[in-house]
Amino acid sequence: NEFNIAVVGATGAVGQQIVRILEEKNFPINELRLLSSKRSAGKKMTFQNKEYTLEEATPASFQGIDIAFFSAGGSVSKALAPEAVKHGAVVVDNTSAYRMDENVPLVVPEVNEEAVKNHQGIVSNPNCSTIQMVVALKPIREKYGLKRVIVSTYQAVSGAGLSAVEEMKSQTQDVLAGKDVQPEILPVGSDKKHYQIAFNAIPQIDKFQENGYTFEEMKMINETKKILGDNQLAVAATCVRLPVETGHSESVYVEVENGSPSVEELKEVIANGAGITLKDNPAEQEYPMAVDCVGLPDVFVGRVRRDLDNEQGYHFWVVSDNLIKGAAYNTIQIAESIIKLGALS
Ligand code: 11C
Repeated sequence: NEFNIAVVGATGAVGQQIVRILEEKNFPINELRLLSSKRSAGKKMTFQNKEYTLEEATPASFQGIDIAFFSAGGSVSKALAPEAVKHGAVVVDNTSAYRMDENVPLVVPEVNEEAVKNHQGIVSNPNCSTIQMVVALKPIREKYGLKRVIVSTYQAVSGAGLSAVEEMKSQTQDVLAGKDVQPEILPVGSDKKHYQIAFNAIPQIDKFQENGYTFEEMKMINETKKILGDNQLAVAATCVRLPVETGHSESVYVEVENGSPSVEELKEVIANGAGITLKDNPAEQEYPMAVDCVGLPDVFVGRVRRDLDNEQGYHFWVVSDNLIKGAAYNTIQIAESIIKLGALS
């Protein structure tokens, strides 16, 4: 079976990766439509040695489409995903537009693949920093249960898009040349103030909510509970942007519910988890780092150790490519799960 596929936002940081991974996986495609904003329409992209011209995404673009990947921002998904569904497509949406909607499954296939069966036209792909954390939590929760999760993130600028990457690079050159910098994008393009990212750490990703947490922090909290199907789980997050181009890192603290496994036992459980590569050998200074994870689909875990005061508490470090498992790869895995589980219509 081959499918008619649309990619909305094909020129973006994530969209480009979606197209690349569809190509790499030799996804069963009958027809491919690469869609964009009016501004990018007319640009060319190559897919399996064939040149494609980007078309402006409109409601009519989805006629005959089986699966539509959306990665062009929440407002585009809000406007056009329902149109795609009306035309009979299943939408895999990579924005936050529908994630917390109770009729929309929020899926990380290694964790809750079966949830795709409950879709009503739209399946959401979680936030990148949530995805890599829940992949790491899954085997721990399955074996020991989980009471509490506290995470601090060290997030790459590509999570904020290609323009943020450009801003970091040009600022870095300006700082090294002794010039003044004029931040315009980070931490949040649409917020009131902008700060230097070069040689800095910014404790704000997305806008502040009334409770003092940022939207990125609330996404990690709410999405984790939804994906794990556990509203009782205590989750707290602090999200920080670093001048790293790609690869989000996270320091995670968990308290398990049952037992108090040794670090060796816990490491084995994590290493056997789907989608995880354990890289943890302090004697040889081996641990995951962002630069080593770029371009790879796995979630890397290391620095596993027991809390010194709570015998059911453990700390570890989780790294993954935010554009791959954090976005494009997970999106395509969702489509594969939809096909595999017969949930295309
Ligand atoms: C970041 N996590 O690193 C964000 C980007 O909800 O899909 C992903 C935004 C989202 O800035």
